[in-house]
Amino acid sequence: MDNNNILLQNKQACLEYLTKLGINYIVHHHDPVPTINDVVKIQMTDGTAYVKNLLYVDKKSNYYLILANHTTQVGKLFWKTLGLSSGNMRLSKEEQISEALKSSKGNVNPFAVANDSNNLVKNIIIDEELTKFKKLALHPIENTTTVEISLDDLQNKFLKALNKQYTVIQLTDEASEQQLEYQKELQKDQQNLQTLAITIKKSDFSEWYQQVIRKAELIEYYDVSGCYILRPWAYFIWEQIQRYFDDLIRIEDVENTYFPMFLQAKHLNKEKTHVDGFKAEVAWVTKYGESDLNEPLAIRPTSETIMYPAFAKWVQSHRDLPLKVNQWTNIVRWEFKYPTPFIRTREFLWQEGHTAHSTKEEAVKQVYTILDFYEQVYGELLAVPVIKGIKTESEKFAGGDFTTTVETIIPQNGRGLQGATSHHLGQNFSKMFEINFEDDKKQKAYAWQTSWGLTTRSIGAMIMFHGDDKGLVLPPRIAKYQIVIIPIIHKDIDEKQLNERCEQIKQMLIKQKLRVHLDNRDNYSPGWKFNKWEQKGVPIRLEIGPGELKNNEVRVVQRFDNKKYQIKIEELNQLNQILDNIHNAMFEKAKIELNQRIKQADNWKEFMTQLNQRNTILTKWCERQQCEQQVKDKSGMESKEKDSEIDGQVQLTGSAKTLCMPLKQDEIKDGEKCFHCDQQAKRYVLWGRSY
Ligand code: 87F
Repeated sequence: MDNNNILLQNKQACLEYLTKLGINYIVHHHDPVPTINDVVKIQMTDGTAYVKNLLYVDKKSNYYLILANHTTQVGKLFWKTLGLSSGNMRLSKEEQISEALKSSKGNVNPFAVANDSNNLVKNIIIDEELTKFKKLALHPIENTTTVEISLDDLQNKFLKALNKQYTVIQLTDEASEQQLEYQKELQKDQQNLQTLAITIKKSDFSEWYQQVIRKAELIEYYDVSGCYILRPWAYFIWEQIQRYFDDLIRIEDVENTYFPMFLQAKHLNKEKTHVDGFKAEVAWVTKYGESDLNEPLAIRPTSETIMYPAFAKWVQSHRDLPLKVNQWTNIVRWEFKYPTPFIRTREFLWQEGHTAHSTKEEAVKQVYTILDFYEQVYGELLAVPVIKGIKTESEKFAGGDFTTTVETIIPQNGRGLQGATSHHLGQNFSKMFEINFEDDKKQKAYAWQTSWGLTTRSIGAMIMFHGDDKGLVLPPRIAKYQIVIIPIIHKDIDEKQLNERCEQIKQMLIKQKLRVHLDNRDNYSPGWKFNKWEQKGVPIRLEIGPGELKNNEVRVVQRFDNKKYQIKIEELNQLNQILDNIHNAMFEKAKIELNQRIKQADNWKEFMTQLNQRNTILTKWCERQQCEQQVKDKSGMESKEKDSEIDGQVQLTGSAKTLCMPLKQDEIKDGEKCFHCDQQAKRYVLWGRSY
């Protein structure tokens, strides 16, 4: 780096320069905030936009700096409006950021264009959304400081002084003028879907996932970003999860209920610590018809503050406890991270359970019982292995005392995925909401509470674990059709007789309580049907052709391992057992794949090596929050993950965070050190990049 070319070396220089240009700013100093997700946690003045800064580069090394509102989903089509091709654009790498801006990843900002002495940044693209805000939150060169300045000052004082060009433009595809073109593409896509097999291998993971969920007819796209249609094939899976989990919690005397989805602002704000980090995600209803509501209503992002005022009324004496309720609902959280169907969506389905107890011991026991149920849902239904653990202080639900979790690891990319959480809330909420009772000694006491949730994300984990190059592979217990019967019509076969046989077999299987479908459509070939039901992941296909008809047999083809064999009609009662075997084999295979993604490390070098090989890492740890934060920051900076951009969106940061401290773990002895800071280790913790 040639320092002579740097005009704005650091934040001091930058702030001085702003003052020199007569620009007013409000300044905030803080810890490094390398990603937009970190930035939004810093409190700004009302009416200030959090700006994400993206540096793109084309094949001819022209650079484009995009300043977008943090909630804007930056699409692709706006490049066309600029006369450019999105296919040529790549998010710039570390070296390129250094070349153009003399800056680094996590430190891209418009002030750094002052250092672009070779005039590499050809254009600055400003999100039209930003014109709606009073001020913009931007880093003056370094991400340990944020200034709030007006867009007008940025354009007409700062960029003007540097003689830099900029364009203000709509960055979202939905609103762009090319909407029609996009629609056409979608239509073409739709036609492809109907005719072609899966064209992408699982090794091309995120593309593969997008294709599988559509070809398996789980998901249809919808024109509100982050929201998806769950088609019957997917909704059936959710119903199976509901049935299974409902049966489990019924034994625990949990009762199903329904609470309203709207909540008043004053209730949402009541429990500050719990809601502060989440505020930006709350969606509001502000109008009815043409009129404004007097008081806007929040749409439930979770129901603590909706339920607990009622709990306070219902709990009077120790005889009213335990109180245990659950509800199956939708939830809205207006996330701005890139959405992924099932995994991260703005509206999702879940169950949320809330209990209140007279003793701490009872509440703690409840937390772990539910955690075991979650493990069972994943293992017994979805054949997905999970790791039970406790969240660290910084990752726990801030409103509670401790958070337990079931975590899984997606084998393809080694990313951690939180499967469900069960919280011990202590007395935090009961004190806030006056949920108290007279104990058996006539003393007033606050209830001990728990809450726990499992979402449709679990379906995403299942798809990712079991799917293969041919499409979805369903574990038998959640498959809408466990068995599909396909007649193989042949020129010298009596079609009527074949059909009768198929129907007869179908009835036999229904009697065994199997979910079976006979695909006797005559406008599709057997080959087409094989392909179709393979894509949809049906665990077993029964083929019945001339040979089978004659020999009173069926041909069995197992989806998950493609095993093929004949069985006699009188042996069809084995199918239940065969399906169980398939479940077990899928689960065992998944366990091996998960375990291969867990590595140990004793020092930083080993840690980063494992992380960059897409593994999670189990380490000895001191349990200090400061150490945790340092690992997060450092691993982000040193990350070499190439997979972190999708559609030009920085999908995930490359930094590793703690997934959980596994419940099952070896004892740590005196003198054993934290892998990172060399202080006395307390427990093992699992680190990883995560969804
Ligand atoms: C988003 C907006 C507002 C998560 C939010 O995990 C509030 C929240 O409280 C919020 N996102 N959370 C934490 C939810 C905690 C807890 N609630 C019951 C669960 C399980 C079910």
